[in-house]
Amino acid sequence: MTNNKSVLEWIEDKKALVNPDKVVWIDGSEEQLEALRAEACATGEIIKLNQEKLPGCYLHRTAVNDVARVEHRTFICSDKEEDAGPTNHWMAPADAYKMLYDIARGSYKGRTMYVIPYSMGPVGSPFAKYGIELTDSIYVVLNMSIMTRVGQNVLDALGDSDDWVRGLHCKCEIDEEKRYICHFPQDNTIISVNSGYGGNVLLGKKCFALRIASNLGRNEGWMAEHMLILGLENPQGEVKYIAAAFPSACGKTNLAMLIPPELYRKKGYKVWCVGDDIAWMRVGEDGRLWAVNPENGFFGVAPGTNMKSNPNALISTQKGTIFTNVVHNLDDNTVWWEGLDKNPPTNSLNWKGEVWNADPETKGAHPNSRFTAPAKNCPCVSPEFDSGKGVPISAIVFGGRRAKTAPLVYQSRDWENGVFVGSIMASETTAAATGAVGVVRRDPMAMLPFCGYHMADYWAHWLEMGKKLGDKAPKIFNVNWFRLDDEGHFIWPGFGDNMRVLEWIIDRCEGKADAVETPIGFVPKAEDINLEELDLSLDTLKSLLEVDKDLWNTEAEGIEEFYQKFGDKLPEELKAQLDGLKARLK
Ligand code: GTP
Ligand code: SPV
Ligand code: MN
Repeated sequence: MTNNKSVLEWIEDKKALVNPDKVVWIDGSEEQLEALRAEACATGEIIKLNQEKLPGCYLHRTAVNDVARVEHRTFICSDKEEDAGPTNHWMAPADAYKMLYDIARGSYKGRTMYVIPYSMGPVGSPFAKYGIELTDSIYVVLNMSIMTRVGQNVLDALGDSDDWVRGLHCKCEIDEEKRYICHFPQDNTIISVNSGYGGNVLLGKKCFALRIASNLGRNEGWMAEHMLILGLENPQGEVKYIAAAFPSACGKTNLAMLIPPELYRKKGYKVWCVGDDIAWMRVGEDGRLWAVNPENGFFGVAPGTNMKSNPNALISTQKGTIFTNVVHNLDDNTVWWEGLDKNPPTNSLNWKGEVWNADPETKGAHPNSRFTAPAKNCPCVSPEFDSGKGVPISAIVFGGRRAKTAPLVYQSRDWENGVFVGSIMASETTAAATGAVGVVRRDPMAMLPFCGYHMADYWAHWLEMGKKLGDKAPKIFNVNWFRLDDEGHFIWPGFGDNMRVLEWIIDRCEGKADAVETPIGFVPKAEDINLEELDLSLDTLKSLLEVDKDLWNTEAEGIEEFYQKFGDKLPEELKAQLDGLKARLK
């Protein structure tokens, strides 16, 4: 399929290492994918679902010990330890290669090596970057074929260039103790062994599009971010684009596909989804910040997705979708998860494949169960989705799960202060990564698990980008949909009603809305958030917008402690921002 020497040599080399029975190049054709689906069904790797109700849909179960990203086994193998920084695990490249090659050696015996040429970003776009993933998993081939642009045209676009990302995935024995996800930014290489879970093995996603790409972006002067991209169309038909970074399982897919409340729809508002997880952003010819979604599908959290919370996501999963670790309804050969509806199937298997039958004592689907759906299925997919030049970003929004501290929304004072706001993001942990759930941790720009180099250098890069953008920089905001009342219930209705907050954000960008200055930034005047047709009092909204000085003084201490990790590398600007915050809180 190609004469590219760097490609052919690398594949020969890896083939000699893992020793497959045969090699199959993925050409992107439907015939080849269909044959692979049939093969995977025959071995039980995937299960064909009811093709009348869910055409082209399949179910897959991962190993029970392999259901989420494993941050403690994810490494940045830069030449110098200092370049990985205090928030990443580091391994010396030579040691890592040796260890990984020892694990991978001969592991494809009796298996097929699939060669997946893929593009992150529309093929041929100035944003696009190419990669090749070698894998022994059909599940990975099928998922990559949904999540990225795969096939011959990628090799054609690559030509004989050496500028592509090498990815080797070996299932091996799915041994937890030998599971490693390693990144070699200096070699544009990723090696993943002993896992079959999405975020660890779909190497185009977090490994390439964030950890490797953040390095590329730093060197080449652009940004790779854990952000959704949405377009908000007003009744005049103008579309403004927003990029938003929330930690894993904190609402990116939901916000990206938001359906505005009826009163907004009647007026003619509409939200378009450009991306739900990753944004690559560059300064455009006009000096503004332009973004593309490098992915081609959604790897979304299933639990909680329903016709009320996110109809667009649910509709996206009704054809051509792979479900992972959800409930199998044996009555009609469909799928179910907690929060889909109130009728858990009584004749069913849980995510482990055990008889479940709607047992009220246990969860049927894994909390991090996922769907892999083609972006083109989404009813609100943006007309700009495939645009190689991207979309201009008006606002950047940070957010996380905070029971108390963070108000519903606030605007940073300027770009530098906005970088500070992103750097101090904190959120309660979720099931998207293994480990305790619900613990508050700092997750700067939602990039803690994904920044492929020293976090303080990453902040410096953000500050640098701000200088390049000057007065054309997007405005920076922070949101929190997750404030709790004393009974532990969410106070803000969230989901579609988040539109009311987006409206204020866009109005601020256009200088149309007022605000109240607080020590942390600008919050809305309560009257400026539209509460029409919402069962929420103005007083409750006021409480959601409150900035509690005591809580924020404690927060400032936490930030100070967090910042200490970065030592001399912490940009002066951020140190000054923290001092400014402390002074304003006095
Ligand atoms: P990753 O794919 O892991 O990066 O996650 P994500 O950021 O795309 O999160 P997603 O949209 O899948 O949401 C995860 C969970 O957050 C879902 O179970 C939702 O129920 C919940 N959620 C999303 N939006 C809101 C909201 O506005 N309010 C509340 N209360 N919950 C929300
Ligand atoms: C996340 O955890 O942020 C995800 C899912 O989007 S994964 O692909 O597993 O990283
Ligand atoms: Mn994500």
